[in-house]
Amino acid sequence: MDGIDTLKARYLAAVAGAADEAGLEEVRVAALGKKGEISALMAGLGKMDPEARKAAGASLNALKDEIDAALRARKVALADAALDERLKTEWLDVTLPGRPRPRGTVHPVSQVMEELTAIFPDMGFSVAEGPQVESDWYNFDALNIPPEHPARQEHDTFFMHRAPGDNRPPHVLRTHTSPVQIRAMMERGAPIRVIAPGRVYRMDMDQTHTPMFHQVEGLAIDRDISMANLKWCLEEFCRAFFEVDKVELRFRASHFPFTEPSAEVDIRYSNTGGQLKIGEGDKWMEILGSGMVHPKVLQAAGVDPTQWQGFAFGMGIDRIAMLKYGIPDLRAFFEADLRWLRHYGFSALDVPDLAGGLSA
Ligand code: 2U9
Repeated sequence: MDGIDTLKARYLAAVAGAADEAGLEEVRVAALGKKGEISALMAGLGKMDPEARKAAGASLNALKDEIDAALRARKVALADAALDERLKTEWLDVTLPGRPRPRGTVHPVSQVMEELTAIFPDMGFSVAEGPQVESDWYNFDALNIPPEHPARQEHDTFFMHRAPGDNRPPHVLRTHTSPVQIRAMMERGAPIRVIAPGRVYRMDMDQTHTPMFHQVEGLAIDRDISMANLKWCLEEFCRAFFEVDKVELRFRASHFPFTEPSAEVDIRYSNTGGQLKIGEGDKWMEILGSGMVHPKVLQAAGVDPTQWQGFAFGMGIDRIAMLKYGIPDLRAFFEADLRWLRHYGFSALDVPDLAGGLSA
């Protein structure tokens, strides 16, 4: 048997020379494992006489502890070295800019809605909303649209399905936002100034019509509101919306069941090589319908037509969005990916991200 010092030197050298954890384990098993060299020596202590056993036992235990400590120290040293090695190769440059993330953009219709709900409130209008599924009374009767009117035919309006025995009044997907103003008048009475932007539905689908589109309607009722107030209000709106100093509107006599007299309103514009300019040129484009609210409509909404009068107007938001932002085709609203919208000059708002900074 080697002397204790020789054993110690051999195993400490083996520990120091182990290249990795597996190597260390081999040394541990060879020395201290069940069948290891030191363990075998310890097993042999029983055969010694007591004096010799005491001395040999003490030095074997000390040797075992020393090898054990060396194994642990070497294990830590190897782990440190491995970490140092990884840190040398796997470094991270925290100053690099982040990867760009795809960002959403504001839809032109939403953008125009926001613009409308800033411009009209500046002129004293409040903004009202209402249900998109309406009873036919709010959508038609209250607006002086008689039962035989073509708009009330099954093929022009989306009627809600009714189960047999359902005796509730017929309901439709609203065909205009006018019911919102009927509700506002019934709730608040006169005088009132209100705009109603929102989705409307008509059974219409071709190159220039979609079954769902957006409208904004306006209503101003007071003691002596006239068509002159309507004209000023619409001119003021067009100046703000199209961001021009001068606009010219043309009122053409028309007919709507809910207004009397009624007028369709055109705006002067020029078209130079596809570049439209509002307020100049020799062309006219229809942008909205309007008129003085029909006395029967005021009556239906509980407003006394002998005391109150006022104007109303309605326009398609999708249409004026296309006009303002030069969008040539309705498909841009529905099939567009974000590149389309970017093409029309829509960039994302600078919305703070969750981290509180501005997103890249
Ligand atoms: C109430 C009374 C009257 C709203 C009006 C129009 C004329 C009109 C069209 C424009 C293009 C609908 O989107 S469109 O197809 N609208 O021509 N709308 S007057 O009249 C009202 C509204 C509410 C209580």
